Amino acid sequence: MSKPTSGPFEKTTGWLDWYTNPSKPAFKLPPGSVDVHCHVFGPGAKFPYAPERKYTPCDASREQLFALRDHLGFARNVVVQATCHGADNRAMVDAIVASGGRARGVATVRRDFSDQQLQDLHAAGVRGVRFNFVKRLVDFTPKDELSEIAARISRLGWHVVIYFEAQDLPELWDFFTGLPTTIVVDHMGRPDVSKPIDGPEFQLFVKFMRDNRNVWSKVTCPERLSVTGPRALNGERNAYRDVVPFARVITEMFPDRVLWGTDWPHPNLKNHMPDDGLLVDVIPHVATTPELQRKLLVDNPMRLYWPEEK
Ligand code: 0GY
Repeated sequence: MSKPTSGPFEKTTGWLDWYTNPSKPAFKLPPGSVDVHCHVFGPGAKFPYAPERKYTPCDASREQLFALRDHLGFARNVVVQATCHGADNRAMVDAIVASGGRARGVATVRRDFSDQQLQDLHAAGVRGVRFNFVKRLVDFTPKDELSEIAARISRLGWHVVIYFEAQDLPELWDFFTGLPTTIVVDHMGRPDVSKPIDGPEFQLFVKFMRDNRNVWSKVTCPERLSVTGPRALNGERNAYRDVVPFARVITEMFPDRVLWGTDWPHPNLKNHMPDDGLLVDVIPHVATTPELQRKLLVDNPMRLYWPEEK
């Protein structure tokens, strides 16, 4: 892969730029694997960043995303609208349309979107809407507005992707359980992995999934959640070991409701930028059998994003 800047740790935007030359994973992804959490940024000259954004990323184009997909061995992508583009979905739509059917999208929708706009997003390949509750990323949106949007997009067969931090789950619980669609949680609800896995905070998330059969989780972003970081043992490619038990327990308890993605180009990381090849090599530690791997990487994402092919 190539990009104009010269290395993984160069700061051009106040945040780290993505890793330029990811390694080849040792883990061979099952045929038809889907990376369900990745973004495109800009290019800013063509698709300007939103005035209300909380960070300005480096450009990360659709061509660079597709090159990463092929390098890692994925067959398809789900491109998730990131907050730096606000509710201007043009960069994401441009990428999924250009993918030739190999990408679907998750949009940000506002109350004033018309039915025609929603239909156009659907025709382009959007299958979900994202509600973001992470305070450092977005301004507050009233819940009645989100409920109205959820009701409208449910009629298109879309789902709701939610992004929140673990300590906010109790306050958001009633709102989430009242949503009328499938719900997909980003990054396991961002657990604090320095706390015990059997402690009240993570067990509340387990209960959330156990009690609500419409709730799915992305077992993603070890690089965001890890305290110990990418250090591997004995030279093996087993990075982010403190996150693995959390992702593994969710994968084993709810094998038909988990998804995996790279989170490329990893916006908002300040201390460490992951090697995407090493991230892929976390997967067999999380999903330890070929059956779990096939569900996580192929069957589940296909059921959610390409149901017409199942
Ligand atoms: C992620 C995580 C982050 C950013 C966004 O939309 C976004 O800007 O989701 C984050 O900063 O934790 O999934 O990309």
